[in-house]
Order: sequence, then structure tokens, then C-alpha cells
Amino acid sequence: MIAADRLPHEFNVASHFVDGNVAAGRGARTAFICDGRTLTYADVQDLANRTGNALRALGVRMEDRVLVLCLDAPEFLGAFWGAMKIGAVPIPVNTLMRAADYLYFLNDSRAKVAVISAPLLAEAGPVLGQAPFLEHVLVAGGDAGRHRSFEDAIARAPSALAPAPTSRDDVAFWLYSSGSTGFPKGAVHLQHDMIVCVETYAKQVLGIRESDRVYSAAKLFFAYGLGNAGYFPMSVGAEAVLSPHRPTPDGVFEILARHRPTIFFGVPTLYAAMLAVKDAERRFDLSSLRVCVSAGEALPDEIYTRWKERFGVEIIDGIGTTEILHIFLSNRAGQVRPGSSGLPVPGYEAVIVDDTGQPVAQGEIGNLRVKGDSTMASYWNKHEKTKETLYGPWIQTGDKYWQDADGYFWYAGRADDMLKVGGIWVSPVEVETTLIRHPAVLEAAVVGAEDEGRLIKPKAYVVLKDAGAAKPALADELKAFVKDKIAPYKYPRWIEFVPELPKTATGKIQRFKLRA
Ligand code: 3UK
Repeated sequence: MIAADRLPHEFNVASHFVDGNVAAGRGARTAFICDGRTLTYADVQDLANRTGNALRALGVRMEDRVLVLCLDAPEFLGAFWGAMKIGAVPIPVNTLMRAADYLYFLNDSRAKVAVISAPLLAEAGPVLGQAPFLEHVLVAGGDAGRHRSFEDAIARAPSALAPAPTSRDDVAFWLYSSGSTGFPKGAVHLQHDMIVCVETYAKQVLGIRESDRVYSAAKLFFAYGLGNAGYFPMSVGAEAVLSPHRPTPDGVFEILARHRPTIFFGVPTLYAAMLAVKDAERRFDLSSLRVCVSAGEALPDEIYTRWKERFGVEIIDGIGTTEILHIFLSNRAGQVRPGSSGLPVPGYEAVIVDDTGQPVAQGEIGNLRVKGDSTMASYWNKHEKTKETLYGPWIQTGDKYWQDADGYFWYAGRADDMLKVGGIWVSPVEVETTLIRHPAVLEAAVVGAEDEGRLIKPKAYVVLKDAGAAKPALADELKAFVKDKIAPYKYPRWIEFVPELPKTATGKIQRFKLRA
């Protein structure tokens, strides 16, 4: 789908999703169930309008960036839609990161305002004073400290707001994506991108409809969760269940049993953890589900099979990226080829090419390239990275793939050293540089290793300054050290002490040798 064929030149995507539902007569219908509290579509409009007006009152203008460091709670919806309605650019960021990451996001984006959920202030608060472009902070859902209260600001703001006259190709929002080296890259998404994902994957693969109720364990700040529980249900006037809490297996089962969604979105690690819950199929009634979705990393075929046996519902695996915004290769309900990523989603084309860009023969492994109109315009302020990634209308995802004789796509690893752990990016280089900060460590190399469920987790090979210090207690100390310094989900699950690391003549670590 090409957006220009469907959308008028002047198009404000927030108005489309937020005002559109009220205009369609759905004002009184439930849009979100937030931790037990119901928001109707009229409530969402009121929240977005007031937040847009509050941001404007703080000096936010069209194209200004607004950092959204929010839990899955009303303030996320207000900030995301309200900013876009005034033509400003919300940037949802990962709530599991550390203060140094937030300072980078603030300075790279030059966000003028940050909207922060109160429980996240403990981590982000100390660096806010170091961001020279940040002018105001709105804190939601708790003590605002020395900042402004989000709730006070929106209570004072008017509830009427006309949409800014953006074009279908204006910048709408950014999402940061981690790279193997260097800092995260801001993927710049346009007003039409979410519409493309709705018209292709959401409607044609999921068949999402007004009677659906969705629940996504992946949070709204991920491109995956943003579609799943944000704009997909809003595209048809359906309902979404939001939870600000960490998705534990038991907690997720409880939400599924209590709120009875029709579609559930998870990641392989979570499905594996849920399958490890004894008697879950007898303790929790999952009969409301018509389909489950998995993305973020490849879903092992055993998980698909065991889930279907125990819960009687299929998991459809599909691959998406932050840069393409949502899923572009996917299995289809009733036609799943377990272990594969399925077929191109209608509206997307996919090819597998060699390192010179020529298509490979069927069955051979190569680089995945995808064409579709939800792809980012560029990476913010990273021109070289943009050119390495975009090829005219095509984008190279960094994944290795092969295609079977029936056209199904099979994941065959990354072209770079990046790891997907629980569906979230981990850069081995970042873990290595953190390990090296420990006084006992001389060198470290981090690679992906499979856990008992065939899912990838970081494993560190460590050379100590004093080889005699290699003890299990030191391994535990190093794990805790990494957890303390960078986002905790990145810590190495195993540490192996080695006398030296395999290196090239020029001294580069040969991670492929450690993987083998
Ligand atoms: C990997 C997969 C095999 C792959 C995402 C759904 O994951 C999402 O976006 P990210 O930018 O990561 C993208 C990378 O993750 N990957 C994702 N899904 C699969 N590998 N099988 C899969 N099913 O390396 C890809 O390049 O975090 C997922 C919707 C939107 C998304 N942005």
C-alpha cells in the first residue's frame, strides 16, 4: 500500500485515530482498560486534546520533539496523541533503560519537553538537569517533585483542540533502535506510516475488528506494542487492555483470564515462561482468545506446538522492525509453518540478496530486503547509517533469511552481532565495555547462546587480569556489576573464564569463533 494513493495531502494522524472514532459515533465505547480504569474514546479525545494544549502552553510548536518516558498508562496516550495533534513529534522510549540512556535520548533529540511516569523519575530524574535543550518536565501518576504535575497541567488546559495542518508526509513520531556499535538511532516515522501498518498487517493478517479486545505484553514504547495495543485497536474502534506492570507469566495469565481478550501479543521468551507454569490450562481460562501473536525474535516450533496443545489456540509468528514500524512477514492463522516467519504481508515485498545486492537462488541464505510504505524516512542525524540501511524504496533489515520452495521465509541469524533477548535488543559491545570497567577484568567478549528453550541469551567469555581469581563467586559478582551499570535485561546469563580471546591479526575479537 502506498499512502499517497489513499490519504489526502493534508493529514494529521492523531486526528485520524483520536477524533475519527468520536466522529464515527464511538465516543461512549470503551477504548482502553488501564489497570482497571476504563477510558472511552471520548475520554481519549479529551486526554489527547488537553495534553496537546498543555504542551503548547509550555512552548511546544510543530516539529518540536517531546520525550515520552511513560508506562502503559493514560499519560502515554495523552502525550503520544496530544503531541502529534499539535504537529509536534513524540518519542516514546524504553522504560527499562538507565539514566545515561535517557540523557542521550534527550540530547540527541533535543526534546523541549519530557512527559515521565512518576515511578520512572527515580532513574531519569538525576540527569534531567544535564539536558540543555529540555525546558519542562511533566510528571504523571505520582509525586512530581520539583517538576510540574501532568494531571494539573491537563486539568488547566482546554479540552478543545483543532489538529495542526500536517501533511501525510510530515514527521509524526520517532522510535529509537539500538545498534551493534555506537548509540541508538532515532527512526523518523511519518504521518502515514501507522495507517500503512493498519491497512496491511492489522486488517489483512490479524483481521482486527471492532468486536476485538487486545492485550499486548509488549509495552507501548516498543514499535510492536505501539501497534498491538495502541493504534491497531483504535483503527477499528476496538478495546485494549493496558497494564503498567512488568509482564510476569502469572500476571499475564491473570489478565487473560480476567479481561478475556480476543488477541494476545507476546514474545517467545514470555510464551516459554508461560508454558513453564504448571497446570496453567486448568487454572486459567483462555477460551476468549482467537489468535496469539509472537514477534521480536524467532519463535521455536516447539513453543508453537506445545502452546497449541495446551491452550488450543495458535501463535502466529511474524517479523517486524522499528524501522519498518510493524510486521511485514508473517504466518497466517490456519496456515502456520512452525519455525518460519511465514509469507510477506500484503502490501510488502521481500527479497533475499547477496552482499552485492543481487537476489540469491531459492534456498540460499542472504540478506533480507523489504519494500513497504511504513518504512522510516531516515535515522535522525545519522546520515551514514541511513545510507547503509535504505536503498530507494527498500530497506535492509540486518537479518539473514532463506526461502523454502513454497516461498516461506526462514530466519537464519543476524548479519551483525546484535542479540535479541526477550524480544529486546542487546549490543554485545555495550555488555563487553561494561564488563571491562570491573577491576578484575582484562578483556571480554559477548555472544548469544541458547538457553534450555532454544532462545538466545547473552554469554560472556572473560579474560581476568589474574587468572587465579576465576571463581563462581566472581562470575556472580560480574553479572551483578553489569545489571547495576546498564539496563538489567542485558546482563550475561553465563560467564566463562578463558585464558585468551580469539582475535584477528588486527586485534578484532572473532565472535563467530566463540559462537561455534
Ligand atoms: C528480530 C525477529 C525472527 C530481527 C518488532 C514486531 O522486533 C521488532 O522490532 P525491533 O526493531 O527488532 C527488529 C529485529 O528483531 N525479529 C523481530 N521479530 C522476529 N527475528 N523472527 C521474528 N518473528 O532481527 C529484526 O530485524 O526491536 C516486532 C513488530 C514491530 C517491531 N518493531
